Amino acid sequence: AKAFNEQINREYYSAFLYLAMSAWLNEQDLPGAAKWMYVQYQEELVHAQGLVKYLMLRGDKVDLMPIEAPKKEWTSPLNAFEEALEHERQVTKWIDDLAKMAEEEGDRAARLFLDWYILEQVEEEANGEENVVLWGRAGDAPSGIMMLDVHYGQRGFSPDEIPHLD
Ligand code: OFO
Repeated sequence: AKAFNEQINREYYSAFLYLAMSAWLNEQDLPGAAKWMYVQYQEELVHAQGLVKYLMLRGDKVDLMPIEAPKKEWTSPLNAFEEALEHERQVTKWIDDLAKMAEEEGDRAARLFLDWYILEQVEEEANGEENVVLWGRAGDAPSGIMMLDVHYGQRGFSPDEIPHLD
């Protein structure tokens, strides 16, 4: 339960990080990229909520801890997306560690529940890699950045259904 609570805190931190990136991109007059990051913020809230709900179902204590303040500025949109990818790679390690702990403890329910999070990280890293490629290609070309921003603005939010929680 302690390890799950730590991951809950990290998911809320992830939400804060993406919200900060969204606000910064909005300040840079990139509303599409800002929207993409805002959707990411909403997704992270769902990730945290799933873990909270799981602990509640198990009758374990939910221990909400202070959320670290995220960084507030980046040097370029590419820099923000690069840091987002780096962050997701760290999250993957944390989720993997949590799954290993569940295995070592013989906690099959926790291990099964974490399958969704393990696979979600495959998607998170794939999205992150694509973002870095696309924003890298756009470089400093205003027309490329403008087209990419329109493309990113098309992302909508449809909350993930985390299995086994209903
Ligand atoms: Fe971005 O996947 Fe949760 O933290």
